[in-house]
Amino acid sequence: VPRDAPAAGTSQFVVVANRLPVDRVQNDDDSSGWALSPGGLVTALIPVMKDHGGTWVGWVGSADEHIQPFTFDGYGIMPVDLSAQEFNEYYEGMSNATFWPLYHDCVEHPEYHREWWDSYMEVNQRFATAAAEVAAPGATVWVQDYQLQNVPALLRQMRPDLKIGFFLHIPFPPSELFMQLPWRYQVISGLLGSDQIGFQDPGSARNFAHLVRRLAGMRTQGDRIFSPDGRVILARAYPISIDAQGILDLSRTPQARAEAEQLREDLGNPDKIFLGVDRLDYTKGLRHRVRAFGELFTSGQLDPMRNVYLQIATPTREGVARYQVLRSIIDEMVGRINSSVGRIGRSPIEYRHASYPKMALAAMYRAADVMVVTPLRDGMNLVAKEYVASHDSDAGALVLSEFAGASLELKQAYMVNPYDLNGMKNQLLRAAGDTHANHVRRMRSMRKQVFRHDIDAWANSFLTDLGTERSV
Ligand code: GDG
Repeated sequence: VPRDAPAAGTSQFVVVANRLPVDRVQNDDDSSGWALSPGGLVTALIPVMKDHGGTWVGWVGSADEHIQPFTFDGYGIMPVDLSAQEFNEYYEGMSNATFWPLYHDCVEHPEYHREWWDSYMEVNQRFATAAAEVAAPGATVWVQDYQLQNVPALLRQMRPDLKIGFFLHIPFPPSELFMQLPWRYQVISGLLGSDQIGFQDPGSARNFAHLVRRLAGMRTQGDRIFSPDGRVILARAYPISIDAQGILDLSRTPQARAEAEQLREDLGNPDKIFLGVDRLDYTKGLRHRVRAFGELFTSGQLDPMRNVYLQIATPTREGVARYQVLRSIIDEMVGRINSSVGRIGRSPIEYRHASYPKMALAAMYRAADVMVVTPLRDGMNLVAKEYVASHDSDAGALVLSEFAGASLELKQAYMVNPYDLNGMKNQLLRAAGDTHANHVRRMRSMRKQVFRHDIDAWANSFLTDLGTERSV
């Protein structure tokens, strides 16, 4: 055991997530080290870990590799190993080809394979065991997301003394869909091992309570669930948010300003820049969105010489078949539109299948006149909030799907049903053409919302309900 490994059974606050908050980096002298991977959840939870003497339990991100526990910047890192086969079955299979589509309205068909489920349970057991090992008596453990839904019950079996919270980052589906799942009882009872279950929106919490009554026969009252073992489990909405000030500060740096100006120039100084930033995922509504822009450019309702639609699609889950198919479809759609309505040296759709540094994203948000966020289903959608926080002018407009959790908070967005192509086209035109006064009014009100309810407020309210003080 390396000297700096976190001592067993001493962590007062434990986060359990599929991925660790650190990535391996190569130092200049060719040795390798670790760096914090930026992201809202990490930003919010690291201060709590430092306060409480915490440990983060998670996978390092590469299969078939064994890494010893270590301490990093004052808190513990407890790696959980995955074999290549477990990566295929637990991660790409059960998590991303079963739960992901099932929980997102079945916009693609979920696949059910018994080997995937067995692997899922085995890996969940491994995460639970690791958490049980590091947690101090009576510690708080916060389990994250759909990859680990059985960890709460498995952990409670080993450690009934712990306070266990769970947060689901994606929607929880209506029972009509959930009931398809061959392992529906196991999943519900896995989650019910928690003391508190957080969802992105009240609809998800209601769907869950309904299933608990129907499948587990438990009594519920409002957001409380009465378990036969005498526990009262809280199931309610805690809409997640972003580090609003952090992202605004970034977008105000000289570098972000310069990059934003350069971007506008590179795009040929268009009248309007429409922007989309998404993982290339079928839940994000890219096909419908590209189609809407194609029709607007083809009909001339949007002049392809004076407007640009910039779409960043970040590579994701490239080993999963559905994602490969989606990539080809979008490539073809964009190619066809550009080859027919563009002219040499000018493409109305600028499409990049690549991931960009945070600074470049901040510059894009700054430069974009209309941000287009039109998922078919999305737990929250942080991109919408990031645009609002970082578009540092009173102009700007957000076009937002009513099927994103964010639509419950960002009520001043130009709302769309992404399945209604004509409606979406109208809203895109309306957002681009609205008066300055209207843009100002809408953006100000949304900005107020995002700054009041930032990521710290989110972590605070969840942890306060769970009975864990956060002293930051
Ligand atoms: C899940 C839920 C929920 C994107 N491209 C790049 C990049 N990003 C960053 C964005 C944003 C994040 O990734 C994406 O977050 P979203 O919320 O939009 O979507 P999911 O990845 O599907 O997240 C979602 C979220 O969990 C949190 O609970 O809101 O509903 O599906 O922060 O900025 N970051 C960098 N380069 C990129 O190219 N650096």
